[in-house]
Order: sequence, then C-alpha cells, then structure tokens
Amino acid sequence: MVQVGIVMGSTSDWEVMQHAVRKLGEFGISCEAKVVSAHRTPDLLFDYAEQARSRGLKCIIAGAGGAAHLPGMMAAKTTVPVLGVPVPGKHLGGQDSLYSIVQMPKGVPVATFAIGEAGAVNAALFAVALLANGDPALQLRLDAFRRQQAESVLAAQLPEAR
Ligand code: RP5
Repeated sequence: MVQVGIVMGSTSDWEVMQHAVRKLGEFGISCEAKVVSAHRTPDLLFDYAEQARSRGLKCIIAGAGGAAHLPGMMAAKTTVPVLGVPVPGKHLGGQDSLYSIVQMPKGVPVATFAIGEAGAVNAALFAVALLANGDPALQLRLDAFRRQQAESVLAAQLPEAR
C-alpha cells in the first residue's frame, strides 16, 4: 500500500521533487508521485485530498512554485499531515513559493521545508521519521542513516589551501 503521496504543481517541479522520491526509496517507503495543480486541476486536488486518508496515506509531500497554493489547499481538504516544499521558479528564487507555503492562517497547518532540493530531501526524511514512530525497524534504518552521515562528515578532508 502506498504510504506517502508526493504531489507537485507541474512537471517542471519534478527536478526538485524527484529528490524526495529517491530518498523515500532509499528507506524502502512506498510512495507515489503525481502532478496535481491547485490552479489548473483544482477538482483533482480536491479528490486527491478527500481520498488521502481512506487510501491509507500517512502524509503528503506537496511541492509547488510561484503562487504555491497546492500544499495549503491540500491541507485545507484533509487532516493527513501535509509537508510543503517550496520549488524555486525563474523569477523570485523560490522566496515567493516559500512565503506562499509558510504563511498559513492558524488552524490549517502545513509543515514547511527549505527551498529546493534540501527541502525535498528533508521532507522525505521527516516523512520517514513520522512513519518510524510506529515502525521500530524503520527507526533503526533512520538511526543508521544519521550515523553514516555523521561518519562521512567526520571523515571528510578539506582540499589544500591555494
Ligand atoms: C506552479 O507553477 C508549479 O508548481 C510550478 O512550480 C509553477 C510553474 O509551472 P509551469 O508553468 O512550469 O507548468 O503551479
């Protein structure tokens, strides 16, 4: 059964959002990736949100750029946790998306991550952490990931000064 839904406003968001898909795959989490646009396909957005809980989704990672209403509108229509990823666009460097996603009115939360690849990866890691609350084997994999990450930083060598 699909555990995590990954939605994005456009195919042009895939370059960033594929990093979330890849990271979930590394942890063996089953996910689906789909274009769902708040503006161009609003009926699909409503259907996706309304069916999310009954389909067994544990969280939804939603990435969008520009007037990034997808995460907020998704959160408005479901209580399945929504993790928002601001995708940088051509003109404003993603700050427009960040502000659109982070400034939710009280009562309808969206967990908001960094702009771009770091946000996509961290949204996936956050989804892993959520799922690990009820899955001790997954928690061990998450702990191992953190250990390996620390070891690779500790082993890193800086280049010679020029
Ligand atoms: C948003 O508009 C999408 O999330 C995308 O980041 C942005 C631009 O979409 P395209 O014009 O590239 O399809 O809805």
